[in-house]
This record gives sequence, structure tokens and C-alpha cells, in this order.
Amino acid sequence: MSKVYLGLGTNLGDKEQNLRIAVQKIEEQIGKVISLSAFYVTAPWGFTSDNSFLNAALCVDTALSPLEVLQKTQGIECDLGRIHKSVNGTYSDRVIDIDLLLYDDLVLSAQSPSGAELNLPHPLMAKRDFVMRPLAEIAPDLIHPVLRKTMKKILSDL
Ligand code: PH2
Ligand code: MG
Ligand code: MG
Repeated sequence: MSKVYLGLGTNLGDKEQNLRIAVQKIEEQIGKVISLSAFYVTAPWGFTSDNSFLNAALCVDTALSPLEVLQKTQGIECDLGRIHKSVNGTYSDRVIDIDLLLYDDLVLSAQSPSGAELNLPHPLMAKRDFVMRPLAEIAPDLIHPVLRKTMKKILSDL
């Protein structure tokens, strides 16, 4: 079994409900959710929008491979009605976004059969307050496999 940390974000519709449904589907399709952060209201990062975000992080214990987890999270995003994905770093409002942050201490770059890119650890996680705040809440002493810093240290350095 592997421990996977996921970042969740939503800024459209009933945001709390979107997060709750996503967590439930993750539990059904990926594995047991062993920790879940509080839900954090955050300002849009990297783009302009009138809609604030609700962000969270969780840890799931899974028997799936990284690409299988990616396939499942993408399926759950679709089920919840996500239509637009960001292209070349141009972000847009979304019902749900589920990002793979860490998979054990794996460092990898891969491409899914559908063409989606998977980079672990998530290349931007350490720059994003909206990721690090919930992650440091549930895993303060977890060490980032590339930066060799704990999550709470990465957050306090932001
Ligand atoms: N996700 C992004 C870009 N900007 N800002 C906040 N506050 N929360 C997010 O989840 C978020 C973002 C790209 O996925
Ligand atoms: Mg994202
Ligand atoms: Mg995403």
C-alpha cells in the first residue's frame, strides 16, 4: 500500500458540497482516506476571479499505481462536472480540481495513456500557500523528497 497526498480545490457552486463529494468518491475509488484537513477559504492564485476558493488536502492509502490514481482523480473531476482544464498555466474557475501532490517518496515524470502529464512531487506545491497550509496541517513532519524539508518548514518559508 502507498500513501498519496492529494490537494483539492473548488471555486464554483456549493464548494463545501463539492469537496465532500470528491472525498467520498476518492474513498470509494482510490482507497481509505486516513487524514483530511480543514477546508480553507483562499484567494485565487495565479489568475483573477470574483470567486474565492475552498481548498483542502487529504492522505489516502491506496493499492493503485500513480497513473491509476491520476486516472481515477480525472474521472472524479469529470463526474463532478469539471469541463475546462487549465492550458499552459492559464487557470480558470472550476467545480473541482484534484491534484496529486506526493506519492510515498516517489520522484517521477510520466505521461498517462490519455496524454496527461504526471509529475511527482507536484512541481508547484511548495510555492502555493493554498496547498501547503492544509498539507502542513495533516502532515507537518512529512519530508518533501526533493527539497528535503518538512511540510511545516516549506509553509513557514513561503
Ligand atoms: N488552483 C489553481 C490555480 N489557483 N488558487 C487557489 N486559491 N486555489 C486553488 O486550488 C488554485 C488556485 C490551479 O489548479
Ligand atoms: Mg490545481
Ligand atoms: Mg489539476
